[in-house]
Amino acid sequence: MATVLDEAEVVETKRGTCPICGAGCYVKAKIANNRPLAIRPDRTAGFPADCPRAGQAIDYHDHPERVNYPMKRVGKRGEGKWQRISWDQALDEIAEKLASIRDRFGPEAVQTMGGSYKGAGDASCWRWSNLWGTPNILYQGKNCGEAELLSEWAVYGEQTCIGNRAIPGTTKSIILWGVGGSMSMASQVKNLRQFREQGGKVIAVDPRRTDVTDMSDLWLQLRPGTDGALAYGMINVIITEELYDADFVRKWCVGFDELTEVVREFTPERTSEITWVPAEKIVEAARIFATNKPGLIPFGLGAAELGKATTSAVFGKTYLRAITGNLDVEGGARFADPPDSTRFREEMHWDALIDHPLRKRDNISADRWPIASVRGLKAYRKAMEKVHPLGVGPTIYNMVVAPSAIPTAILEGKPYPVKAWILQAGNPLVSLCDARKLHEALMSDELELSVNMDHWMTPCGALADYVLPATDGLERPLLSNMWGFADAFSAAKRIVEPLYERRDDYQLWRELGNRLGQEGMWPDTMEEWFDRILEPSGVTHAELADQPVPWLMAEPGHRRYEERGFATASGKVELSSALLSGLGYPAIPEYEEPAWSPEGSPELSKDFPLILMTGNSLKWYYRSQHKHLEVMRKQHPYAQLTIHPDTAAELGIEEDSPVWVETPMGKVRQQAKFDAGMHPRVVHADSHMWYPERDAEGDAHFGVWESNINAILPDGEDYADYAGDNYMRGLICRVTPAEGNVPPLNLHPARLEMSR
Ligand SMILES: Nc1nc2c(c(=O)[nH]1)N[C@H]1C(S)=C(S)[C@@H](COP(=O)(O)OP(=O)(O)OC[C@H]3O[C@@H](n4cnc5c(=O)[nH]c(N)nc54)[C@H](O)[C@@H]3O)O[C@H]1N2
Ligand SMILES: Nc1nc2c(c(=O)[nH]1)N[C@H]1C(S)=C(S)[C@@H](COP(=O)(O)OP(=O)(O)OC[C@H]3O[C@@H](n4cnc5c(=O)[nH]c(N)nc54)[C@H](O)[C@@H]3O)O[C@H]1N2
Ligand code: SF4
Ligand SMILES: [Mo]
Repeated sequence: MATVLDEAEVVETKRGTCPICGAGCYVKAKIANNRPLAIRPDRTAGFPADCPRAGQAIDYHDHPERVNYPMKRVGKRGEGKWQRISWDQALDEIAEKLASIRDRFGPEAVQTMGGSYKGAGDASCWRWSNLWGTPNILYQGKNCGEAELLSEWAVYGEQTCIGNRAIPGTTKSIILWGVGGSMSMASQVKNLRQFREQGGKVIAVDPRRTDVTDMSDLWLQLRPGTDGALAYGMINVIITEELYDADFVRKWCVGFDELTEVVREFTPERTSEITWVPAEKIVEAARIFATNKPGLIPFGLGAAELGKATTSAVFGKTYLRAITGNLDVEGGARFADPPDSTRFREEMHWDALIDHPLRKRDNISADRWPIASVRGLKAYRKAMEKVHPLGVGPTIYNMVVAPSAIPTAILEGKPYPVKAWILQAGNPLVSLCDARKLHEALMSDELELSVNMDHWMTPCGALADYVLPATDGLERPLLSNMWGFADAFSAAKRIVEPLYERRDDYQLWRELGNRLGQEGMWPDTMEEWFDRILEPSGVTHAELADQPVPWLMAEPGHRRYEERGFATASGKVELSSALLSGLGYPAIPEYEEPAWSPEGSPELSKDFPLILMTGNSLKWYYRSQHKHLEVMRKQHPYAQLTIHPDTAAELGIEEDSPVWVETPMGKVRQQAKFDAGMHPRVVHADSHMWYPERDAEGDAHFGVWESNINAILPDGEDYADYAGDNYMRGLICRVTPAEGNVPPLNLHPARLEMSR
């Protein structure tokens, strides 16, 4: 976009954050006349933006297809007829409808919803939800981090999996278990290189070859979805060979004998049959990790979203860290407590939710998945209160509803009706399983109010009653702490004023709050709210943002449990978890096969001979985003199905040709790409693909049914894990050649009359 500068015009350089995704990396921007002229990564701010997408920041910020004004649906849902309205009209009408729904159905009839992490907009939504009294909140942390975080809280009362990096020279081993590496986080790979140069050992657990597996000393190429068996197999070796930290286990763990019993059947040979990993490699991995200490196992998405099989996978990793004595040691699995010097947890008002005078019911999935419910939240608090009076856990993660419960609550009113859906920063028609069921719910007249605040018109927005324009990373301030569990806050100022009528997500909730009984609870601006959160630390938001390294870090500490115990009911690491058993779960989960797998459903598998994984981080897209941006789309125009060339040859599939990917639920079309690093019996299907250049209306619906793998992935009680998360990898499928050609990319200019 060419900008002609007046000679006298002042060009300023400011530091802000990249608008493109929720990672919120720091950038330096040259700005004139409230317009960014050039944007570069700012490497001095402590979080490098070495990412191929950042170059599109200017295009993203003022793209012709951005949503810039509030819009109201005037035709039927999904018909594509919109009227531009004022913010006041939109907010008054939404508030009026919410009040009426609350009168008739209670505050729980409102479902709030988001996507991947997006800074303080998400926190504003939960703050509002808590003050309003609805326990029905869904964020996509549900599917990425929740299962593993909850397992750590249930066993240690603390979390180590997110945010921990190897310390080169100190950390001696690391297991990268389902980690995408350079695709998901480029800076991780640099850290890994330094760690290896200083003698650290890397074990990679991944069904396909990646740059991470190439950098590893040992690569375990397992069958997708069998991570729990692998973890239990490694624990079996560590116990049998007495490689565990006997001292730590004796003094600080309860339930070791029970764990020994649960893993007994997972001999290296049996584990090998289940996982396809040779027995000697399982033994070697166990020995490397148990004898090269301190060692680390960070979060990896590959070992989550496995449906039922997730439970033992995440608990297995949790036990491995503990029995090897790696907890809370320097260079090992450090506890990532949030900084104590802020008011963040109080500002979320979880207490208002727990004791809300109008809230009569727990969330819609509490009966089936109590670990993530108000009841679960209370159980965590009780277990943790001696060490953390406010809880470390009480963040969104203890509360998020299971996605499968939502369509049932809307369509059938079970366990009670959900009548309003407020979606901010999410695109669940492409990001949640069983997308057709959700589509039916979003089209239903049973849903009385559907609101979507976003940067773009998305497949979900197209079905909404109101679409509201949000500010992006350049035009809104940031105070970021990863949904409340990171051990630091980072801060940035807004560096341009919002374009058009875009507003901060915070303002949606503040304005609704002010109209609906939360008067006096909401500071006028995000900046004022951030000052209130930071106040006990003695810095203002502006001061923190102006520091050379704009981060507020928690006090680092090690072996703090020696003084205060662990934040569990017993004060010990509960390998056998009282919190789990108190909520009706087995105290140590057994290994379960994924619901649809060669061992879990042998009959069905005869027709579906391949194993499917979906949704690896892609270089050019962040989950469902960026499909409008030409540079990104040219790199990756169509959904790709990655397959081993020998397998493709057997199936008569040529590279780049269209294929059908099929599960017992149906089929979608993707484009074949060959990768000899895949296991020959495993394929990977891109997730999150939709095509904004297609018609928005009717069945076309932005191409959402064409390639969207989540339209053919199942959800619900038979599939989900202990927390109700989705089942996105480790299921059976078949791939066949499809007729025709992959359509050429044909992005068209702005379609939205309302966007300019
Ligand atoms: N460029 C880019 N970066 C992103 C994102 C993005 O979309 N694009 N998304 C962001 C988000 S929301 C998240 S949650 C993180 C995720 O970041 P990561 O946790 O690093 O996860 P992925 O990058 O998805 O990589 C998952 C890896 O697991 C492997 N895998 C697949 N199935 C299995 C299995 O059954 N078992 C095991 N052990 N491994 C398996 C895949 O082959 C892949 O290499 O990345 C974030 N960063
Ligand atoms: N099959 C399969 N499905 C998956 C996964 C998988 O691995 N496989 N991964 C899962 C994971 S880990 C995640 S995190 C989810 C992601 O779930 P998605 O729902 O895809 O979330 P995002 O892509 O983060 O964001 C969606 C929307 O937020 C909008 N947005 C961006 N910034 C802002 C903002 O500041 N304000 C507002 N109001 N809107 C904004 C974007 O325009 C976009 O439309 O998908 C999950 N779905
Ligand atoms: S696109 Fe996302 S990861 Fe890349 S620089 Fe921007 S904010 Fe960071
Ligand atoms: Mo995620």
